[in-house]
Amino acid sequence: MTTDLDLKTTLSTRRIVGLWRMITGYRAIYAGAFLCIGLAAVCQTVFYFLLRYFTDDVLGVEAMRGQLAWVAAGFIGLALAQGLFTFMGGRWATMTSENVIRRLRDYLYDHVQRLTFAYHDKTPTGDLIQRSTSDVETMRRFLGEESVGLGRILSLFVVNFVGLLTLNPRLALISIVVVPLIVAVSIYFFRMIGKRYEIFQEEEAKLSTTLQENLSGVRVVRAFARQDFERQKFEVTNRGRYDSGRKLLVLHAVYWPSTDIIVGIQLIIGYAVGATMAINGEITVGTFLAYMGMLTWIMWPIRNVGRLIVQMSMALVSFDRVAEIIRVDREPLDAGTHRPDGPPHGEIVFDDVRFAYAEEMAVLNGITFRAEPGQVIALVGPTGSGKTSLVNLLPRFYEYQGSIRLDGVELRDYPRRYLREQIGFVLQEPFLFSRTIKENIMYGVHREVTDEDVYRAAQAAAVHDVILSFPDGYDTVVGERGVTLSGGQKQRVTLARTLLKDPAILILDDATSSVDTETEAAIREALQELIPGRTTFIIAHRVQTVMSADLILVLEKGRIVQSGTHAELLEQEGIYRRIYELQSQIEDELQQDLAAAHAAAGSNGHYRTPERQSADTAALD
Ligand code: DGT
Ligand code: MG
Repeated sequence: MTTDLDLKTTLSTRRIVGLWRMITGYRAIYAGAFLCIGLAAVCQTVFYFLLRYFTDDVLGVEAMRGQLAWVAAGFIGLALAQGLFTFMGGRWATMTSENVIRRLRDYLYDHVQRLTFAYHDKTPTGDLIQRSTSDVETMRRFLGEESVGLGRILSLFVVNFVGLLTLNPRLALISIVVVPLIVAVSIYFFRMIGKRYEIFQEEEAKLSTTLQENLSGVRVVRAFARQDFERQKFEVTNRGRYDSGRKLLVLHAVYWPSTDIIVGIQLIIGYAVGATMAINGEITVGTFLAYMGMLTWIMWPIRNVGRLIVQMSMALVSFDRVAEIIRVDREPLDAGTHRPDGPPHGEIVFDDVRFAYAEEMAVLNGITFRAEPGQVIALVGPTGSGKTSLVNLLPRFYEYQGSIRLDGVELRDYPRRYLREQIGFVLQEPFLFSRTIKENIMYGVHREVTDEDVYRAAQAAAVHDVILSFPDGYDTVVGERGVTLSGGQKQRVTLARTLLKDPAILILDDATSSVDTETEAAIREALQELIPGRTTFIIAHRVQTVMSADLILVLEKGRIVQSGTHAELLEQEGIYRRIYELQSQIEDELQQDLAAAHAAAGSNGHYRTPERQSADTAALD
């Protein structure tokens, strides 16, 4: 069940109010749970009154023999009723907490997906995972277990205390003298442990981050034989977690015995006073027995009140940590005044665009150019010159200064959803989900597609035959049973994914960087057919890839230093011509080497693999 409960405003208020709002929709059942818990406590106390009656008025009184069966039935009935109420209370509370927390988890998952790139760039994944799992779990225990526990303790206290008052007011008052002391001690610890717990959670988040980073970077670690270094790094983090965990434990270790002692002393005093009064005949034996029972049921709760308050304080910290994420503004997907019905024509105009990831560190500066509908725009330039950053602005992954217009309308006026539906992006770092290859290719399409469409996209990306060579073909699950794809294969699968989406604007960020020259040529040919009609941005390091573009922009340090067609740029003195000459030279040498290798192979029957690597990786930088 999803409700339209606005968890953002709910969790943005103060903790208790926030929690109260969070249980919207389950309040009645939650109240029912507490009612049951209260009734169970009443049964408990009535039990001792029955015990008193039984001891004083039935036991050993000949005339009351007939009552025995009734009394027995009363004991059984009370036990049953108490069990039933306890069961119902627990069940309803669990039902509330499970549902409320499930709703929170769903919301959180969705929320995290909708946060801005800028937020994700600066927030460690481990921290987000910690908050969405461990902290949410702590909140679940708060709602389902601890608050119910506290409810049980309070109702036992109230009901038993009222019971004691009716037995003997003087005894009742003697029985609770230590209550203020215990409350004071527990409040003291409640504060200390809350603070420590916050540190502990932070340490644990660090640990998750380290672990997660090491696991995803496991290849790098091995390649550089840095296991020892990583182990030491992990040990330091783990030690930090251990230390803060130990400090928490120490606090617990001090708290429990000290409250034990206080409660123990109180019980001894209570029993002693009660026994003396019974011996002196001030109270009956039945009253004394009932008193002992009720006193135990008052003291037991008091002893636990501290523990629950402590745990609830942890939950409140968790509440804050979860609320902190929820308060972060989402990237509005649908905000925007300009909502065309169909795809755009694809005219894109950059006008003095400036952009920075962090303030004062401009990554792009004064970017101005025009792309006509259907044109191919190539971006070249040294690594770090801002090519990826420039194309990232088109789907509005980041906010920019200046003006970018699509079909004459400022990008900011389009809903982000529209832009992302119309723009096909092959990201520089290919990412595949652990699903089948087919599902991966179909990931971006919202319409019905046939298998034929999928195959065609894969063919255009020159990956169809590769996929068919896998044991399960298109149904091969990526990453399972040893079927991992090479960098180039992954890149081509992501290319197929974007081609299948059939977007009006196509962005290929180094989409063929880990593909050999021959395959790249095949892809380029297929793209030539696909590109007409759509505005395309190609980022590449090989001049060959960008030669045929309608407009080549050469970036350097976030500025366009040269622009024009291949022919125009060759005529100019500048970075483009230098790169071209360098790459052509490498090509020529390669050809010569190849010819030499062929000749050698022809003469002595050997064939040596030519060193083509150098040409493939001859980058523009
Ligand atoms: P490439 O892919 O190596 O050929 O380089 P480009 O041209 O795609 O460079 P780009 O746009 O990724 O980076 C330009 C500058 O921006 C560079 O100094 C690194 C910085 N940068 C890139 N991504 C981020 C990011 O997510 N956050 C921050 N703070 N800076 C970033
Ligand atoms: Mg890049």
